[in-house]
Amino acid sequence: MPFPPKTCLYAALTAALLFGNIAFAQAHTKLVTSQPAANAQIASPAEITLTFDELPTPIVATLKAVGGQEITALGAVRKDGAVLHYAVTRALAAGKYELSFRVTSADAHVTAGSVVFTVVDGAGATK
Ligand SMILES: [Cu+2]
Repeated sequence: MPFPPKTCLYAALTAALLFGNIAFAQAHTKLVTSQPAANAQIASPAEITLTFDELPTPIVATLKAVGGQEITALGAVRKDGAVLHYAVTRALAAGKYELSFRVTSADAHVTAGSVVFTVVDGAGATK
């Protein structure tokens, strides 16, 4: 007895899930650069930008003090092509921070990562 069409669809989806990571390893979006750059030492930033190699759809981003709690300082994300701009809504105290992000690629794969940077009092202050 042939499989009902839905079973075939599920089988195909399962195969895609099992092998998709290999088949599309080079196809999903990657973080190319960020501002602040990874491991940068900077003054409190007005925004954090993430530049990807393909158009990303933002899912979530969180800012944490490294070894500490989430910090509510990220404003709405603004998408400009492959660049995501996260407004930083208040000054960050000196310390080490980690921005964690999750985005969806055009091929529907999820890319997650993080950028660690350090805010230094007075570093690079302009104005
Ligand atoms: Cu992909």
